[in-house]
Amino acid sequence: MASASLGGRAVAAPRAADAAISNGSRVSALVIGSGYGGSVAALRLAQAGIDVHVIEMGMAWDTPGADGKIFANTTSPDERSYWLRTRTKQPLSHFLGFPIDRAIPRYTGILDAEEFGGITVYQGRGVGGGSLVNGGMAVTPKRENFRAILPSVDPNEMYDVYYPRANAELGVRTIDPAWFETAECYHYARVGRKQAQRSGFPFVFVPDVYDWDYMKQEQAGTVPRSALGGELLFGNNYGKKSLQKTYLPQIAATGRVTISPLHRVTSVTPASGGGYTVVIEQLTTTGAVSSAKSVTADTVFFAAGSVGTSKLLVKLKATGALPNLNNEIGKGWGDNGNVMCGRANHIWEPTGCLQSSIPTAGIDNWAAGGAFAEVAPLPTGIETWASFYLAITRNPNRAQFTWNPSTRQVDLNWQTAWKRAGIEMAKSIFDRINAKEGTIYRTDLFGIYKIWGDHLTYHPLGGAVLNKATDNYGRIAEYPGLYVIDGALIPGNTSVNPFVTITALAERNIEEIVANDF
Ligand code: FAE
Repeated sequence: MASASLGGRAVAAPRAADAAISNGSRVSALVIGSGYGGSVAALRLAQAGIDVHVIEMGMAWDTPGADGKIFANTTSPDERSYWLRTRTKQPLSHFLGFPIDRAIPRYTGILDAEEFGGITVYQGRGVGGGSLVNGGMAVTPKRENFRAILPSVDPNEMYDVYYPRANAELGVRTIDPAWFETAECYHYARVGRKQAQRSGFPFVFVPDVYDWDYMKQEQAGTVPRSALGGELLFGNNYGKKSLQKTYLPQIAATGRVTISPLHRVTSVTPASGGGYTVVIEQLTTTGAVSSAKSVTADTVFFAAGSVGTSKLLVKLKATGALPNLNNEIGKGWGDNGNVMCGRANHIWEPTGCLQSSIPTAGIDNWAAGGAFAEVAPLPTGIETWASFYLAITRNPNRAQFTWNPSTRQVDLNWQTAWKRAGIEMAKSIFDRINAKEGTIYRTDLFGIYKIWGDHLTYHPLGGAVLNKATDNYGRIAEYPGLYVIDGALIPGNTSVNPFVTITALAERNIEEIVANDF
């Protein structure tokens, strides 16, 4: 039994049995991936009495490294930090105009910077998926925006039942507003609020799954620092309630779920005697294949994330493993309109040396300008006079995954120039703030004289869109027993950070599937 810390307090957390799946076995439900969609599916299936096996290509992330910590610090990347890279690929590639990437040993690390032709897609790797690396910002979209997010889903059921369920299970909370006003680590956010309000923009608190009581203790210096110690992109050792502290212990408590970390699904095809043959590679920590396994599953849930699920399905259709998949597979992929930028404040407007890595402030200009911007930290430990933002914009561009027979890889046809639409929307906020404050954009964070972080997304969505590639609950109609249950279902944009919507949609879909298909 593993020891975990629930919001910093050390507790014994039950862990799903992790005896690796054996070659030739037959399983009732096989879930590919252990992020939000996969965790919801595994929990609800197990609670309904169905045995589940979860296949996860990343590591378990339950064992401390040489420094005594499970996760590496964002400011000092090591082999734990990146998925099978020999050089870091930091989202903020430069500081003061200098490149900051450096060599690291190749290892099955936690953050994948997956490069396609026109975009780098950042994703979490490990038991817990994106919850291991994300900022924990847990935002329910405004109800008036929901029709545009998931047009085929009844907003009433989502806002009455599934969003509340997702928020409760994930442990979503908003910062204590009184503490926000005084906390040294949120000086940067108060500067962001003041400037937004001076330009007439509505300011909102952004809820998070971080344990706010733990953060108060971090600020008071009574516990080891996590959010205040610069931990974020490569995992969080204490205060963040990732899936390791929410769904996964519940999954373990059912006693019906086994998880195989460092196992990657490469093929799913109908089995002659019914069900599906699933081909799985077991990986070493340097990414080599140590064994190949083949199992039979009555049902298979694709929860490998928007990119992982889309790539698998596109490949399986093109290579004849699942030839009858419909022509919507691979389509409708978007970047959730992500763009980043920094602003240079005046010398009399410092943003603080101590910055919590957990953002809690947002500027909502969605209705007027198509942008929702988080006031993000730059936790460098030194004063930078920078205000930094991650904007989610209503960028309308959508890309498609296709099979490339010559490379035998799946390509994504997103083009960097398509970010222009998102940049214009983000400018609806930051041009106005700069004009009001008499300030300029930072040009040293993404290259030399480069203002916009337009080369990446943290929020891949779509590729197997609900009610198009699947039925209105994620069933793959052409292949009974196959389901999609992750971010691939959402057609490219959620107007806010996506994981609450991914979780809520998965809760909705699995309830229907358990009730009617098993
Ligand atoms: P995901 O969580 O990506 O899980 C998929 C899992 O499948 C992963 O563990 C993979 O390793 C695994 N997998 C993939 N292919 C295979 C295969 N072939 N075989 C076996 N396993 C496989 O999918 N969202 C927010 O709402 N708020 C935030 O603050 C936020 N911050 C973010 C910060 C960063 C740096 C990043 C990268 C993402 C952030 N996100 C945030 C996005 C969020 O984490 C993401 O939308 C969800 O994790 C997606 O959930 P899924 O269940 O779709």
